Parts: sequence; structure tokens; C-alpha cells
Amino acid sequence: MIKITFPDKSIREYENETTASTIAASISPSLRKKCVAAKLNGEIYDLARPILADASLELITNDNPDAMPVLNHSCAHLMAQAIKRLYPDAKFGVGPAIEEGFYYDFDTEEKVTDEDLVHIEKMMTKIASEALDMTRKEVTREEAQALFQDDEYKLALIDAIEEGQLITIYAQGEFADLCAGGHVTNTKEIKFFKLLTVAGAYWRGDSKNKMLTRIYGYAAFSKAELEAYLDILKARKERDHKKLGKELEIFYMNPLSGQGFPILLPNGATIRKQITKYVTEIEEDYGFQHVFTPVIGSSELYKTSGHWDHYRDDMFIPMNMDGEELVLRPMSCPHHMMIYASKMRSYRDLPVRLAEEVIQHRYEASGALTGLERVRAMTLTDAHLFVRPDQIKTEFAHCLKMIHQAIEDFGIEVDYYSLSLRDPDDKEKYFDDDAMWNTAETMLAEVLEANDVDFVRMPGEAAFYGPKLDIQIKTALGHELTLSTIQLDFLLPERFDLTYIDENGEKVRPVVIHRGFISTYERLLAYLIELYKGAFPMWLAPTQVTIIPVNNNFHSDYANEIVSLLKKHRIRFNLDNREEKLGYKIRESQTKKVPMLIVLGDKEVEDQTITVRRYGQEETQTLNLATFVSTILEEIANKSR
Ligand code: TSB
Ligand code: ZN
Repeated sequence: MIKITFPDKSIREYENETTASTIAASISPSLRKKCVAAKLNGEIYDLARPILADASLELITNDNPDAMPVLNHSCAHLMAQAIKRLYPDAKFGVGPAIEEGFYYDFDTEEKVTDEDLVHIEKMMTKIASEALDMTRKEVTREEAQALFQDDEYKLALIDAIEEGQLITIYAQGEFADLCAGGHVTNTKEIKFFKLLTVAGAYWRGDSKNKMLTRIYGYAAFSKAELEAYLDILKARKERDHKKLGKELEIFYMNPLSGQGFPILLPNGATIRKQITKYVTEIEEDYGFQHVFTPVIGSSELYKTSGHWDHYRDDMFIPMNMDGEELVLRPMSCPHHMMIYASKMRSYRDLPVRLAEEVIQHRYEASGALTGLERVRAMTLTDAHLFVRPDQIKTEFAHCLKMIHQAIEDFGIEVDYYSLSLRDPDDKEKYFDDDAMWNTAETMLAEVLEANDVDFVRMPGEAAFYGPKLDIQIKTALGHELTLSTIQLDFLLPERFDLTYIDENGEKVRPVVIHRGFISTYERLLAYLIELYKGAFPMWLAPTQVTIIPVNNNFHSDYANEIVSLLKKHRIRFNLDNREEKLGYKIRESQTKKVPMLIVLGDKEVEDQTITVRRYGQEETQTLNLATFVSTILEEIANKSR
């Protein structure tokens, strides 16, 4: 007999080799029906797997969050089996449950596309109805190798399993997979699922390896849950900046301009200009000086900075002109170092805060390029601060404060704050000076703590020159990205031999702080389009007011009066006097998500008033001309959302 302890601390005795399934059924048949898996001593354990010793046991029912990965992982196996039946040459990489659903990576001769998903789904439904038991088996390394002898990916995965570690396989019908579990007991338990997309994924995530096919899917315990999830996906897609950016004519992509080189259209340019104005003003308020530096630099400059050794994979290849080797810069730091070094500096001159809208180019992997959020040509709201060691903390806090101001003004929703540290074992990416790294990392953590910032330590995420604070956001489609960044750097001042003269007339090294204010315009725009669902607040909206005269003949004088008033105040408007139906014009203004719509009819002309309808609202508001204008100006000034 063995003793089983339940979560409520009660203990019961069972036959040795009993299963969680038997235990659940002995408590009540309806409980057994709801059970998906169990947790034995805190680890997921299959319902049908014999329990061999005293243990604590938690039954995982289908309303428990721990049940979802078990179901989804099982569904990944079901999908792999269906793929194998349809494409007998298929070889399989990994197929885990993920935060939402699951995926499986595989390799087939025949290309699998979105159109094939329905066939795979059909086969999955068939296999589910065959009610195959999903059985676990412990095997030796040799047995596993024999079983997967035709699948080089599985063989590589077996190789990666450490000596002495248990190897298990899960079989269902004719199909077996290398897997640690846990799983549902039978394929018939997988009833509600949907295959979502086909994507490419490099084997082991390395672009030097073969690109495998990845299918994403989602399984749920009920039809309602599945449908609710699909609705969420639909809403996210509606918010996707690639879709909205096209509909709202914000940016344009065409392979003709090259991969990763999107083009800003007039609406996008208008939004960007408002942000530039904002950035310039706030930087002036915070004591930054603006500079302009070139997009191309000699490769010597990047050899001096260390970019050549540590960042070359991310740079476009050099051009040779007039015996000079030139590169498109990936960052502006070297130029700003040159500006600092261009004259003598005294301790009284510091901090020197140099800001610039930096145009830069990075050779991002083609598979990673996404709309405006990850591009190859970008403009960064950048700055480099040259500070004395005693100023590091205050200047870091200074940058943090202005970033927090921007987060508030735009309504940015921070996902988390990452304290990005070096990976001490990666001597290739990070320069080798432990003392320097330790000082920089400790200092950064101290500033964050002193400023009450909750942060997560992320080893391996530092820049090659130093640790950083990265402010992370999530996109509509769930990508995690860095928006703002503040980085500490003891290396570049060394590389460029930067100095200032201290109180005693001695030469001393300054420290550099790199500050990416609100990211690149590209990434910020991508984020804001999704944040506002395309309905930009008044201060950023490309068109702030649409004016529609009910009758172009009778109401145009009044319309023109309003137009000249708006022009005087630089309010961005669209006078829609096309010969179209009123309803059509109103609908169009709504699809363009213009914040204010005014319709001018007899009544407005007679009373010299304006009837305003705000985007997203049903009711209208009647205002006099002066109030109308002052309302808009106030919203612009307050950055109201
Ligand atoms: C802050 N030298 C520093 C600078 O002084 C620097 O370049 N840091 S960075 O490499 O982290 O990049 C700054 C910011 O640019 C990132 O935080 C991110 O918001 C944005 N960015 C980086 N790569 C891309 C890209 N491919 N597409 C769009 N934005 C990007
Ligand atoms: Zn920099």
C-alpha cells in the first residue's frame, strides 16, 4: 500500500501502482471525467501512469490553468501524427505547448502552406475519433535512436539528452514521439482545436541551420473557450499596425524599396512631425543640445569604437570609394564621441548632453523584419550624455524622468523593466573586463532601486559596451520589444580616449550614458498605431477635423469661414466638398478615425454654430465657433486621449 497526500492535507491509502485516474474515479466518476492530468510531488504526471511510492497528489481538472499545456502539448502530438499520415517523409523538430496553444516544427519535401491546414485538421479529427491511447514508455538511448533512425532532428535531440537522464517516448497508434510528457490519456480527449498559421523557423533557432515549417495551433476544453480565443485573435489582428497602417495610409511597403525599408506616407509623416516637435521641446527642457551627424562613416571609426569587432554581423557590408572604406552606421555613438573629443572639456562643462534624431541602418535577419516594428533603416531619438563619475546616478535618473514623462504623455503601457546584463561566459559579444562590468551593473541596479523601479534581471541582454535598462512593451501580436533604453558605458570613453580636466588640473575619463528616448520613430509608430487602434489623439492625428457641408452651394461660405479659422490656428482639417452622399462622407471620416467630424447645414449657418461628432461617439454636441476652436487647441496642448 502507498500513502497519497491530497492538497487539503488529507491522506488516503491505495494499492501500489495505482494511478491518478483510478484515484479520481474512486472519489467520483464526474471528477474523473474532468481530470486531465495530475501533479505528483509538484510535477505533471500522466493520469494513467502507475504511482510507485508515497506521494502528494493534486488532480488537475480542465478548469485548472495547468491543464491547458497538457492538452495543447497532446494536440501538438495529434497534429504531428496527422502530418505524418499526410506527408510520410515528414521529420520532426520540437513541438511544445506555449503560452497560448502549441506549435510543431517539421521538415517535408512538399511545401506546406496555410491552405493545407484544413486537411491536417480533418486528419486530426479523424485520429481523435480513433480513440488511440497515448501511452508513455521509458526507453534506453539505443532504443530511442533505433526508433528515430530516419529522423535526423530527433536523433540530434536524443544526442542532447544528458547521460543518465531518463528518456521517454509517447505512442498513439502507429505514431511515437520523443517526449517528456505529460499528456492526456487518449486522443479522443482532444476535441476542440484550431490550426492557426504556418511559419518558418530555423532548426534550433539558428539562421545558419535549415528553415523548418512551423504550424501554430490552439486547443481548448470547450467549443465556447475555443471560440472566445479565436475572437481575441481576431481583435488582435484588427489592431495589428501592418493592417491599420495600410488602411489609414500611414506607411507603405513594397519589395521594390528593399526588405525592411518601409516608406512613411503623408499621414505617417504628419504624425512623426508632431512627435519630433514633442521630442525636441522636451529635450531642450531637459538641457540637451542637438547635433547633426552623417549616416555614413569610415570603417576606421567603427574599428575605434569596437562596433567592428562586436557588432559587424548587424552592419551592412562596407563600400570602397576613393581608397576609403565606408559603412552605413548602425549607431551614432562614435560620431557623438568625436564631438565630445573635438575640444578640451573641464569638469564644470559636464554633463554634456548631445541629442540627435539619428538615421541608422542595421542588417536585421530577414525573417525578423516586421512592418515598422523591426526594420533595417530607422531613425532613433538618440542621445549620449558625457558625465563625471559623481554624476552617473543623477544623470541616469534625469533620463529616466524624461522617459517616464513621455510614457505618460503617450499613454504607453510598459510590459516590464529589464535590467539587461552581460553573459559572463560570452567573451565574444562582450568586452572582457569583469571589474568594469561589475561596477557598471551594480551602479545601474542601485539607480533603479533608488528610483523605485521594479525590474527583472536579464543576463545576456546587455549591449557589447555595457549594461542597460530596457523598457519593454508587447505588440498586438504578442511580440516583446524594447522601446526606451538607458545604457551605461565605461568602454567607449576608453576607446576614444575621452577626458576632462578635474578640479586639480588632472585628466580624468568621463562616463557615457546612451539614451534611446522613445525608440526609433518606426517602432514607436508601430506601437502607437496598435495602442490607439489607429484612432490617434487630437495632438497626433494626421487629420484633426473633417468638415462636411450638407450642401456645397448653400453652406460653402460658412465652411470657408471655418476653414480660415482652422488654418490660422494650424489645425489639420479636411474639407470634404466632393459631390458624394452625406452618409458616405460621414462613414469615410469614421473609417479614417478622424477625431472630430462637423456637418454644416442650414441650422449651423443660421445660428453660426458647429455640430460636432467625436470619433467613436454617437451623440453630437453643438458649440459656437470660438468654443469649438478652443476645445481643439486645449486637447492638443493637454495631449488629451
Ligand atoms: C541608445 N547606441 C544606443 C543608443 O545610444 C543604441 O543604439 N541602442 S540600441 O541598439 O538598443 O537601439 C536603440 C533602440 O532602437 C532600441 O531600444 C529599439 O527601441 C530601437 N531599435 C533597435 N533596432 C531596431 C530595428 N531593427 N527596428 C526598429 N527599431 C529598432
Ligand atoms: Zn549610443
